[in-house]
Amino acid sequence: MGGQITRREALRLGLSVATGLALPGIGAGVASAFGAFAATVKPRPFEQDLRIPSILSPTTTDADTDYYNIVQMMQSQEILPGLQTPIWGYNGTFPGPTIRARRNRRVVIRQSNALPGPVSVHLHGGVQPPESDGYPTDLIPFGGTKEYTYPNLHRAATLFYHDHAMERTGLNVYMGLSGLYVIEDEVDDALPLPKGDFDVPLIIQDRSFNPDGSFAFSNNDPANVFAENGVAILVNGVPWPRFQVAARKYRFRILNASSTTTYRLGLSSRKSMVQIATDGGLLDRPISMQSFDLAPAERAEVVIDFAGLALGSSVDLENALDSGDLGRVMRFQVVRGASDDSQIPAVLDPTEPLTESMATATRTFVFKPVPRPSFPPFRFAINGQIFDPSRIEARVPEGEVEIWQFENRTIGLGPVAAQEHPVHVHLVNFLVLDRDGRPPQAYERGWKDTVLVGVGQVVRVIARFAPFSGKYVMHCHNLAHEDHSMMATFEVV
Ligand SMILES: [Cu+2]
Repeated sequence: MGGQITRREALRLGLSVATGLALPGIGAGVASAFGAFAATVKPRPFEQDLRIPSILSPTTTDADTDYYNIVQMMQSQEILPGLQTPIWGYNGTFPGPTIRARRNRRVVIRQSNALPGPVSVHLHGGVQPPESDGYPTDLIPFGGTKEYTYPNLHRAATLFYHDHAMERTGLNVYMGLSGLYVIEDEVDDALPLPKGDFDVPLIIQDRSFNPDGSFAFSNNDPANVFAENGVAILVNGVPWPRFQVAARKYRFRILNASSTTTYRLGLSSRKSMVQIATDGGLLDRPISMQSFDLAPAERAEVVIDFAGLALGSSVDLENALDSGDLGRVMRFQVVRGASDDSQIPAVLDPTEPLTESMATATRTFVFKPVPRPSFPPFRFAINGQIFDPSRIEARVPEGEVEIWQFENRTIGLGPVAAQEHPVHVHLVNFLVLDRDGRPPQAYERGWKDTVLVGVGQVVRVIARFAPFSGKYVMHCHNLAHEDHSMMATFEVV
């Protein structure tokens, strides 16, 4: 980063200025959490083994449906060596268990809530009717249950399920409520990509901790509108893990499940990775790249080839948007040779693109803070409106193709208000047309459900709104911004 101030430092500077002026107590709380972590419980990178989340088994199956039961409950888990971290987990695990689904085969999940507050479950990237989409006010109270039905109409892709409760998403997810949901299909099955033990999920989340090992987060704290990056990077719930690999190709399904933090991922060897999929599944063709950005909720699937690396050598997955330990993510240690009959085919899963001429409307969504007289001095809003479930921001005729233009505008409140917004639209997958009039990044040229809109940027996407009608939300997936009202309802009619 040279002598430049990093984005993270700018954010922290903004945080201390804002809290110092208005609420010194909160600033002190943040400082003590950081200080205590650094002094007592900071784990050393690459000393714990990567864990792979377990795959959940259905409780029953019939001709066309797999049925699952999940209980959302409190549990404690050793994340930092020697300390127990209280978590809220799907079946008491953090991250939650992985669900493997087949395209066009129904999954029904009965979710029971044994947590101290309301929850709502959203299958992110899934194409499901509104009553199973986890609308923010469609809540399961403590002691309640709800059945979510997923038709799995989507082609093979790496999705995830996570909490989406009104004004509590940040807290519920931070405490542990997210897990992977993989849809498989015949097209993906037939490709000679790495499979089985060589097809590995990497769920990246950052967290901060109190000295007793508990997560440092309070949703009652108005300062969380300025949510900070965590002080430890976890992969599959393990801080800076090491993963022992064979000298061959692996498929990694990388999900950024962090609440706030964007990563720029690359290998310490500077060798290329081959991207094969985006949020919405396989690319038409693989692309080779040295690094790529992953904003909250984005997924990228890459093939990394460890062949040719000496046994005993290692290569790190790094984050170029930060430095020190936060510039590290995990370590791959090459410990054995292996045969490898996998290949990366030149053609993956070509799909018919949507083109601008197909669009019947263009809508603009302005992501901008709105000032207010109390602290914090603004709320995040879309088109000048804070989220109100009774308000419909857009009515889209079912089956129509539309261009949605996302504009990130700021109001001169400095770095605290000038923040990037990863924009997520429920129900649909979209293609990114352009960013500030230029083509999207190479790693964004596939089907997506979340796109990063940087400070001052204008991003245009195109999507077909089908096959369900009803109310869905679109919002910023920085969970602090989402909870502080940067969300809007659209209705497919
Ligand atoms: Cu945002």
